[in-house]
Amino acid sequence: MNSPRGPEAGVGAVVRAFAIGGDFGEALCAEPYGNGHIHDTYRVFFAPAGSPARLILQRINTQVFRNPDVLMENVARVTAHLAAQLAGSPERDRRALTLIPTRTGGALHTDAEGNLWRAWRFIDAAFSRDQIESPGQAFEAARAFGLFQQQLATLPAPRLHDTIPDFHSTPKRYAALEEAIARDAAGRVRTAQTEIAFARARQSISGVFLGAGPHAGSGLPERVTHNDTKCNNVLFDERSGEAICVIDLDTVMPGLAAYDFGDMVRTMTCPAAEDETDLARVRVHLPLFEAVARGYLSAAGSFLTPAEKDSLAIAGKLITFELALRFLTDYLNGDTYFKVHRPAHNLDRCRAQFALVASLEEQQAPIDQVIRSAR
Ligand code: ADP
Ligand code: GN1
Ligand code: MG
Repeated sequence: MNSPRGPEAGVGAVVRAFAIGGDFGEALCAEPYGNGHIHDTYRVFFAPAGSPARLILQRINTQVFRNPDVLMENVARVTAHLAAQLAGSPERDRRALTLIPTRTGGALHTDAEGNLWRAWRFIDAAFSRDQIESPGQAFEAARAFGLFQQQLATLPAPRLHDTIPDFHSTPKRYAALEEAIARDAAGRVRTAQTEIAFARARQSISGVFLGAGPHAGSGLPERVTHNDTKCNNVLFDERSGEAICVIDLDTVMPGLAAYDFGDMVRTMTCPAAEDETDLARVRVHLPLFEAVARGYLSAAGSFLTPAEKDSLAIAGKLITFELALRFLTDYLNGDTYFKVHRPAHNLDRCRAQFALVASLEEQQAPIDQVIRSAR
């Protein structure tokens, strides 16, 4: 077959803009891939000189990432640093992402409509999971994110760009919610009264590390963090189950270790989906929490300060609350940020995250105990 087929046939022309092999001919097939909320991701199958191969193609969401050049500068520095750390490893190509440049040597391709695209080498024989399946898997994923932070602790200056300013400033996320309530742009405030009351009753969670200031003023050290450490942003090896590669590097920037740990708690200590509507299923499972703590500290324990280790006990509640605020704000704004797949999807997501916040509150004492014994 010479022309692209499948629902995303137009992607074929984009693939040809990237430097794939010497005699790459035609994209054979492209299909939407993964469950990310921000970019459009495709898995592309093609046939360079007769041997089938694959790559990942992504259309960048430029509403969310307003400065794509700066974004790609960060991503290029981070991937190069990770590759250098893996020099000599036979698995180097599977343990760090590799960008595929365009035929003109750039990081991004602009198509006829002005969309921006990038391509990644496909990591074979690996899988991601939207929900965690076992304590062993939770340990592995958390260890991989801890190792990622450790590898990037030696990233040379200058400081990485803030690809999304104030990304984990929960006080600003809270203020954005109040603005959305006041504006009521989509006329939905009356349908979210319970959730608004839940958020308001817990406004103080927003300031646990920051007060009203930036994370640099928190008293905790600023580190290079991933900032989107959800379960499906790590790839597991199909044969061994080992977490081999951290992906989705767009929000790698200066942050607090607790932000990353918090999002691991959010996505790896509860096997229910992020948008689960049976809220009885949304609760923290202590064996999973313990696996996340031990996995993360098995890699990050060597460099975290005592104050950072203390911060882990509250991180899950903070980041889960923050994301619930973001989902609720987006619902009230009329779904302008996160992709939605059904009416009130963002409200369902918010409800599930608030249910997890409530469960984390209930389990705070055993959570404190796990952190004390794992540190
Ligand atoms: P988003 O920002 O939209 O979440 P991701 O970069 O996380 O996009 O990619 C979406 C999904 O595509 C991932 O969850 C993973 O399953 C898959 N994926 C991404 N990059 C690769 C890669 N290089 N090799 C194999 N699979 C990948
Ligand atoms: C988005 O791109 P994706 O789906 O991995 C979001 C994260 C949220 C997450 C919730 C840039 O991540 O902050 O925690 O959805 N990414 C951005 O699932 O806003
Ligand atoms: Mg992702």
